[in-house]
Amino acid sequence: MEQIITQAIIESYLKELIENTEVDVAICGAGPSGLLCGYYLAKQNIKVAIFEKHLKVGGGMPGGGIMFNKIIFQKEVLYILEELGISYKNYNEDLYVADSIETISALTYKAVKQNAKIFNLFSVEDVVIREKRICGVVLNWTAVEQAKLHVDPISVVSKYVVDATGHDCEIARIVERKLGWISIKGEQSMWAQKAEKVILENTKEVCDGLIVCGMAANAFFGSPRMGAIFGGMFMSGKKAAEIIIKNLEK
Ligand code: 48H
Repeated sequence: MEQIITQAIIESYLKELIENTEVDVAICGAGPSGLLCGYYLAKQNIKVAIFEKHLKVGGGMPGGGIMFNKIIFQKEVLYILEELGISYKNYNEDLYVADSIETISALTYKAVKQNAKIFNLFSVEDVVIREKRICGVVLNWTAVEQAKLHVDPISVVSKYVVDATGHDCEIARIVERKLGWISIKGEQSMWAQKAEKVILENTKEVCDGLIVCGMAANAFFGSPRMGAIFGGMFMSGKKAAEIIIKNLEK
């Protein structure tokens, strides 16, 4: 029986990995913005793979604020929470509290059920380019990266790449450092109201084929952080999906 268990795992995983070596959209990071983006893309039957460097998904959500696993949402995004089946409680006239574990579970479940494929333990270490367009990601096992082993990566080609890597906007930084096509301003200090307002404007294609969303979008454009409020992350992930859907229709 043992060898059958082994064969089943290897065979089914490799089948999915091979099927996802060419996708419409490669999303880097399975935090709130990346998962939302994946959910809305997959809902439109767009082929999407999400690469997450950690063992777990959810990015900054499980820790809530200072490890208190509650997160805050604004009234404007309650319709998304309802669509995903996430419960919330009213705190004051504008703000609502949700359980971060329930939020991650519901969001991940919905994204996966729509057919967004999540590959955890994969770090995006570079991008694939053609002329002046980003058209894929270069991947290695996070364990290889952490052990600093000299092991060559693999690539996944895509029509769009989404940088949903959070505060460090890791993919945009690679493009800035290696290709010089973009210039990152860097995240500013806490100003929740402003940060939540500008994140939608900041969610955009920053060079051909690369879209920044979530905290990466604010870091890219020199906008502030906001603490454990997640309405902006949800809206930003949704907007990134809408930009791509519109572009793919052209
Ligand atoms: C693969 C990678 C790589 C890589 C990183 O940090 P996140 O939760 O990002 P967002 O933008 O969806 O949400 C931000 C939010 O969680 C937050 O931090 C807030 C609201 N902060 C406010 C404040 O004031 O501090 O998720 C990013 C994900 C993580 O899971 C990373 O492990 C992953 O991306 N990631 N995955 N390849 N190179 N780099």
